[in-house]
Amino acid sequence: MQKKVMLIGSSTCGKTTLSQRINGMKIEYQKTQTIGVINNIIDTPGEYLENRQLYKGIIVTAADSDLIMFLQDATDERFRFSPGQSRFFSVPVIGVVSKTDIATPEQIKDAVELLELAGCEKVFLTSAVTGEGVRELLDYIENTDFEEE
Ligand SMILES: Nc1nc2c(ncn2[C@@H]2O[C@H](COP(=O)(O)OP(=O)(O)O)[C@@H](O)[C@H]2O)c(=O)[nH]1
Ligand SMILES: [Mg+2]
Repeated sequence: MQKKVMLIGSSTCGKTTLSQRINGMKIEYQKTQTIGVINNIIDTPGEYLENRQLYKGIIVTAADSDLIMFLQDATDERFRFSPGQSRFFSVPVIGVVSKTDIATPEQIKDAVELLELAGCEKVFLTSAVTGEGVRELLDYIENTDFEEE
């Protein structure tokens, strides 16, 4: 059974590029069919977080996923997730820092801290351009049993 992954992040944080990279790598992984499919990509510009109705919609859709990924662009000055945000979801939430290839170590460290503060149980550092960290992310999705907690 394929795992359903929902990707949440602000516009331009790299959701489309990362999902393309993951889909490309899935082809190399042919031995298995269980790699997470990214079936849901949610842009969260301010309006989503500020509009209760829209946000409720995300929560409801998310309940149908096996895993949620919060994606934060390391080079984005604005942090897009609030402390404890993961607790609104009924499925596990992990953090993904994007664009590590063009970020400073300080920016990466800040993004990791933000995602941990948002309640992500694990944080991966990735670049969809160089592919750095994407294999580790896929291995984690592949090898983890995301039972209801
Ligand atoms: N340097 C770098 N640029 C990236 C990376 N991921 C995405 N981008 C660039 O960031 C911009 C927005 O990416 P996109 O995937 O469209 O973001 P989305 O709006 O979240 O889907 C594009 O110009 C991408 O080429 C990355 O890992 N490294
Ligand atoms: Mg996109």
